[in-house]
Amino acid sequence: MSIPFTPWPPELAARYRAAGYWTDLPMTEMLARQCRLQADAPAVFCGERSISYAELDRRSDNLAAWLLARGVARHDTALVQLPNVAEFYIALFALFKIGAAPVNALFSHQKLELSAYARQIQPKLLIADRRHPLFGNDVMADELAAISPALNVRLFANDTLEAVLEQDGGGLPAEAGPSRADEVALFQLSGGSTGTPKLIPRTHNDYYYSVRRSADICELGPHTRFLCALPAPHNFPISSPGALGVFHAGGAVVLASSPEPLSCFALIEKHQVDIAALVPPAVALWLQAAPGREPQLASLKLLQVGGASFAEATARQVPAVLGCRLQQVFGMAEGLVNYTRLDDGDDIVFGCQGRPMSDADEVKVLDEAGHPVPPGAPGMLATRGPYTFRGYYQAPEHNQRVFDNEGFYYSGDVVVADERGYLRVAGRVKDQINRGGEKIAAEEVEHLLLQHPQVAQAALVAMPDALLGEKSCAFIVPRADELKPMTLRRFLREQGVADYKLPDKFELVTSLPLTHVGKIDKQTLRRQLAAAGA
Ligand code: OOB
Repeated sequence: MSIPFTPWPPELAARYRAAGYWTDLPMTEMLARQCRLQADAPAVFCGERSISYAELDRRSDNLAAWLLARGVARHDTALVQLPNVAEFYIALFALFKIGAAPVNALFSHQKLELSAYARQIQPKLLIADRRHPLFGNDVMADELAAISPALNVRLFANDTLEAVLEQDGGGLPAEAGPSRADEVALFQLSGGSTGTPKLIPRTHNDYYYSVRRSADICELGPHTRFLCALPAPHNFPISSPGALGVFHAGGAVVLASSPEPLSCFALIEKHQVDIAALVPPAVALWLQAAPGREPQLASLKLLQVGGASFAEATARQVPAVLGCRLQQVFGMAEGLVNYTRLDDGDDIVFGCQGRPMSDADEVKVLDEAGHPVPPGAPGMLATRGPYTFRGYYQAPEHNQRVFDNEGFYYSGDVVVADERGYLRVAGRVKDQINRGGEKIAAEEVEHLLLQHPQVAQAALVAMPDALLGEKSCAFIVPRADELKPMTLRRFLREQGVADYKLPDKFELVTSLPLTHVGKIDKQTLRRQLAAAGA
């Protein structure tokens, strides 16, 4: 049975096909094409290794054959957690080749996130890394198998995976092959605003289109050397245009283990990187580190910045200090991605977050009553289009809340549009903290805190931070006086939540302010934090 997801209505699907946005080709096509055109050209640089398109193809074939032999097949799902290593892309193509759809968890994810994903997709396959603290032994893998009884194939990087990639699988049988292009290719991760992390089914048709269009806008080609320093599975460095955009265009991805400036500068120089993607806090670090090191950055032509608010004053420093152009990117794993264009003037490039990549992206900016606001006025962003999903995986109630009856998705962002359709992100109505690009669903952390017997009430809110833009602060009403922040941090850790979701600060209070309808008044809490100069 194919993987269930909410499809586009047939009229729209027909329109997207007729316009050439949907080509009905699976994403394996980009790899096959590069192997025909330039098999020996480098596709990935990872540490000391250079992996050509032919090798990417051969190794992903080997893995695909090995998986098929163990019963992983079309319409199965996989839970994958790998750091920024070439094996991540090899595994991705292997899974595409046999039509199995992965959730690619972030390497920072811990037990809670992985368990939540496993519960939802019931994976048959786990690919993880022995270097991750959870997978040094088999306890976590066994726990995941208990959550997903179908999970009977495991592979570990720094253990069994490497040998499988080198083991000749004898090619793929004729009946094997990708899922149909209008079926789920992979699941993206939602930043979330609710209790459980949500999954976003993305089809070959929609994702491949967003990748091709993005690669076009960014003028990628065989010359491209793209630095991937953000977590490889994130929608930005994988598809906007990201690694897949680079493979589509025939360039090479240079993997960095983090955005730390000195190691990234060395990679830029070594591989003559011309494009990189960063979140705003990483840009700040690069700007600090660059003076005196300009020669290392000479090849860099374009710096893409997105994922969180980017201050205009910082944006303006990018060309002067780093010697490259800036492109702002406002995107979401759910679909819509906005770019400033390479030929846009300074006021646009520095002053807004771009405009939708596709002519077929439909954007509404609405007031609280759901009426469109005029250009220049802030409103809630709602969107639909050829690569914006139509529903979270198995989440009918939540989908009711975030889609209108025309299929527009409400992202929870407050934006200001100008007459030409350029968007500036002006705020947010979703209950989320954007910690330098890492998204924290307030409700998820509050629910965990409320599990502690000494916590009567909990509210997680954003507080301003000079480097990250926002950090998180947990307001706690304790049942007893002795409750200590340290106790709560340890409690959250023990529950297995990713580190970036741990509150940066705890405020123990005797009561929480309420709105007139009796909900916790987070606006007042945020104002208190801002006033206290948190
Ligand atoms: C990207 O994707 P997600 O799914 O991690 O987060 C999406 C949310 C947006 O709804 C918005 O709240 C925020 O992140 N965001 C920005 C932004 N880019 C994303 N807020 C202000 N300014 C920006 N430039 O973050 C993502 C996906 C693809 C490309 C780029 C970013």
